[in-house]
Amino acid sequence: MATAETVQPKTYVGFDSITSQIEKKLLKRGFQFNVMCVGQTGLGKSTLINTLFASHLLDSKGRTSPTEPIYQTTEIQTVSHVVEENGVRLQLNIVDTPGYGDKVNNERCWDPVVKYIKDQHSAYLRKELTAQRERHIPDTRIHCCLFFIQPSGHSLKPIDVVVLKKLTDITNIVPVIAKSDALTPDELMGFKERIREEFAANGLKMYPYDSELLDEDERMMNAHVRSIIPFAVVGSENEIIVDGKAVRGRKSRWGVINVENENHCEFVSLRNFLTRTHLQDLIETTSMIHYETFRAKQLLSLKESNQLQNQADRSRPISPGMPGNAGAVYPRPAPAVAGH
Ligand SMILES: Nc1nc2c(ncn2[C@@H]2O[C@H](COP(=O)(O)OP(=O)(O)O)[C@@H](O)[C@H]2O)c(=O)[nH]1
Ligand SMILES: [Mg+2]
Repeated sequence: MATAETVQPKTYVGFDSITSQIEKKLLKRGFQFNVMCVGQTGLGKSTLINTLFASHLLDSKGRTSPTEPIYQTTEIQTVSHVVEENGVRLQLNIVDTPGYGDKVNNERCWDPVVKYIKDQHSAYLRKELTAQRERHIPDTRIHCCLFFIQPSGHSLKPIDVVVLKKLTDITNIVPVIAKSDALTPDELMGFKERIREEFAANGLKMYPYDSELLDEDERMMNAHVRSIIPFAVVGSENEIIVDGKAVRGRKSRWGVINVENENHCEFVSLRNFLTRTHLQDLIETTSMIHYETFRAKQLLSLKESNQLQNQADRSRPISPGMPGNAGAVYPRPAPAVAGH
C-alpha cells in the first residue's frame, strides 16, 4: 500500500494557494442554481423566465389570435441554461410551475409545489446517507422561489397567504409584483409597502433573513435589496428597438416599456439580485437553514421509528414455551437499510 510521502519544505510551502486550488476545483465543477416560479395562472411566470433567458424556452399563454386555444403550463417543468462568464460555469435551472387558484376547489392546490421542494431535499439526503457517498452530489434543491403577486394594488389574496404559509418555511421566498406595467409608480410604492406589512402581520418570512454572522457589507446589501423587494417586474416575448438596439419591451397605457430600463421596472434589479449579489447566499441559506431543518426532522423521525421498533422487539415474549405461544415464530423485521 502506498503511504503518504512527507515533503520537507525548504523554503516557501505554498499552502496559501489553497484558495486558488479550491477555486479551480469549484470552477471546473461549476455551480448549480435553481430558481422556482410560483403564482396564479396568467401572471406572466413563463414569460418572465423567457425574458430572463432572452430566448423562447417555455410556452407562455400568449396568443396571436383570440381563437387560439389558451396554452397553460400543466406540470412542473425545468429549463436549464449553462452560462459561462470569465471561466465560471453556472448552470441556471428555472422551474416553472402550473398556476393555481383558478379551480372551483382550490383545496391543497399547493401540494405539487410543496412536494417538489421536499422531494429535492429528500433526494439530496438519500444521497448523503448512502454508504458510497458521491464526492459531489448534484444539487436540485430550490435555492430561490419567486412568488408572483397579482398587480391588484390592494393586498395579497387569501389563497396567496395560505400558499405562502406552506412555502416560507421550506424555501427562500422572494415576492415579485407581476405585470407591474398595470400600476403607476405611486400605486406601486403603496402596494409594496402593504405587501411587506402583510408578510409581517401573517408571520411570513421573506428572504433575506437577519443573521448575526453577516458582515457590514452584507448587511448593507441586504438593507438595499429589502428596500426594493417585492421586485416590480415586467416580462416580454417581444423585442423593441431603443436607440438602435433590440431590447425586450412591451407597449403599455403610458407608452413603451423597456424591461431593461431601471426607470421602467425592476427586472434588471431582480436579475442582478439573482445572478450578482445574492446567488451564493441563496444557495448557502438553502443548505444551512431550509435543508438542515428538513434533514434534522427526517433523522429525528428515523431515530424515533427505530426506537419504537426496538421497544416493540424488547416487549415481544422470548420464551416459546408459554401457554398458547408454543412454537410461535416472531419474524424479525428486515433492517431498514440494507448494509454491508
Ligand atoms: N401587461 C403585461 N402582460 C404580460 C406580462 N408578462 C406576461 N404577460 C402576458 O400575460 C399572459 C400570460 O403569461 P404567461 O407567461 O403564460 O403566464 P403564466 O401562466 O404565469 O405562465 C400572456 O399573454 C403574456 O403575454 C407583463 O409583464 N405585463
Ligand atoms: Mg406558465
